[in-house]
Amino acid sequence: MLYPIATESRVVMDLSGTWKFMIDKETEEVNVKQPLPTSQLMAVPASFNDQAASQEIREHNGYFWYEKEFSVAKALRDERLVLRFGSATHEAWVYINGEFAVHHKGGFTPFEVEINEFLVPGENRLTVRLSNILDFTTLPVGNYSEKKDENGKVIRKVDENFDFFNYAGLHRPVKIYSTPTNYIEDITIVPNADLAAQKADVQISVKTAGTFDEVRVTILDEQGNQVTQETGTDITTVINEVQLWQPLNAYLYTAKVEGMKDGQVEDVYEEAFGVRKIEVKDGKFLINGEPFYFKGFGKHEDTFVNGRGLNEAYNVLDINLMKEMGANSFRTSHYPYSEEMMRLCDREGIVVIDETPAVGLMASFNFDVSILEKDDFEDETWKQMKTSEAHEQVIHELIDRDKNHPSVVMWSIANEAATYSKGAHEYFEPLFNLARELDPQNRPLTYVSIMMATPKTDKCSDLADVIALNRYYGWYVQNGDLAAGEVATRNELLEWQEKYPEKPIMYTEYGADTVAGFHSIYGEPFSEEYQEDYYRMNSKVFDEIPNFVGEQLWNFADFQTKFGIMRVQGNKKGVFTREREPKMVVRYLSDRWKNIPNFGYKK
Ligand code: BDP
Repeated sequence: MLYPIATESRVVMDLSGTWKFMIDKETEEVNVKQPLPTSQLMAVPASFNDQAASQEIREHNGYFWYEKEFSVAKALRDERLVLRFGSATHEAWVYINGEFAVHHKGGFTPFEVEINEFLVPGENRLTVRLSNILDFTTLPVGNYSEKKDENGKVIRKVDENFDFFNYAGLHRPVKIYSTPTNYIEDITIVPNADLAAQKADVQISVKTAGTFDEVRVTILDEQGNQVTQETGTDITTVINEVQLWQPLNAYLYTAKVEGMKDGQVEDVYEEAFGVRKIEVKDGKFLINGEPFYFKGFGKHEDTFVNGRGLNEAYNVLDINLMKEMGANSFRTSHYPYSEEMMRLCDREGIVVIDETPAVGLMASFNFDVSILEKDDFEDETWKQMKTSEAHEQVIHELIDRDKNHPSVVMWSIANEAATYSKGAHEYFEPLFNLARELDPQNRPLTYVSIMMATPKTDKCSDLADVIALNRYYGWYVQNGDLAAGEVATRNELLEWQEKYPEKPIMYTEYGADTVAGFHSIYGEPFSEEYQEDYYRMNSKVFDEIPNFVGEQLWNFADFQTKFGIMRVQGNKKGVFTREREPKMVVRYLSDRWKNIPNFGYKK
């Protein structure tokens, strides 16, 4: 799905700003034919939760409404007009002037609808009903329950089956864009680099709607100079002396696609792309033929007030902080991030592991692995979860949205699912097959595994191209005992190395909760000293393991979670606070990472 941009044939209207807002108390029916009976305001894009200064609103589970009035300039009324949501979390029903226009389920991917037939001259009313309900059919997974109060009113409750606050609302921009009636619907770009010859064959397929006499594809370099030009909707063009997209040294070409009619350009769209080659071979993760070492983070879209809503200033700052530290990558834990962030990563040369919102696929939790080591160990997860459909849908939507991004080097199909339980392989195999079939660039696939999914207990590691591990030796287990944590870390990594000598291994999470400003001469857990010692211990072991290709720590910054006895104002594993002030460990990590080259660290 194309990102909405203004071109010589397209206009974009941004509906960001303050909208009317109302939680649905479900005491009387909301009449979508009428303006919403509320004067409460809410900024869009942003989560609603932290804006209202109201506990009732912040913790509301169930349905809620947004409304915005808009007009469309007369000059545009004969164009095709599309209303597009960057995301609506987690389910949305959209009405225009009281008429139902579109429904979408899944809170982290865009959707759109043509709206010409709904529009009236002058003011139009856009009403959106949303739900933040998560259950065993949705991704992420929530524990959902209902009870009735003394008046018989239904009280809904979502208990997150994951460790981040269930922020919701219109998290990403809502836009109306125009296209001509004959238009470019989609563009798929597959660059195949011939590294030795320094050239690339670039396959471009263009999906159009309506009738064009011809489609013209022009490749432009970064200066806007024409590199090649072809005509057709399925072309392969050659770029000689190709400039590669490299980590932290991005080069972006542009495919300018023009739909021609009667010798005139009717629609034009410009899609940026990078030429880079990704391979997994001999226990290495190769970018452009060289063994890449991931240095970076698991993150969250999480900031003060905006919650999970798009915050472009934080995105820019976060990437600058990463670069300052010598980091080169992050994972979009635990859901697809905004398109704005993905475009920024393309431009900045940040390497991204792109994750689905499949988190919480686990019915029970227990750090005792001994019972899991039985071959036929089975918990309730794969009987309880009815998420296959949502999982398939989001794999379709994510790959469709992000397929052309050079920054995306691997897909993560899930975070910490019960892959140690019987039934996991049956659940995941079709999803891996689907992703392999859908990705035109054929990127490697992984899933990020939980501590209990060891070389002995994990049942899905054959499906993954890269072994991606979330491990907390020295924190959730062996807490305060880094010597024991070191032994456990080494033992497990060696076991993976032995089991899969051909597969690269990386850490996608490791960390220790740390209260900024808490110091201890004894290096006690939660102190800044402990966090640094913990990272030093892990680094030491990583450097001993030949196939170990990357360290993405948990977490970039402190973030908001649900309530819990292990969480004080959220998760404190950030190496930055939520305000992005560095904890002490940032100096150590920066020193380490600046001394680790992006390529060739593990020979
Ligand atoms: C892992 C999860 C992550 C948590 C983290 C933690 O993948 O979402 O925040 O551990 O406990 O289980 O800090």
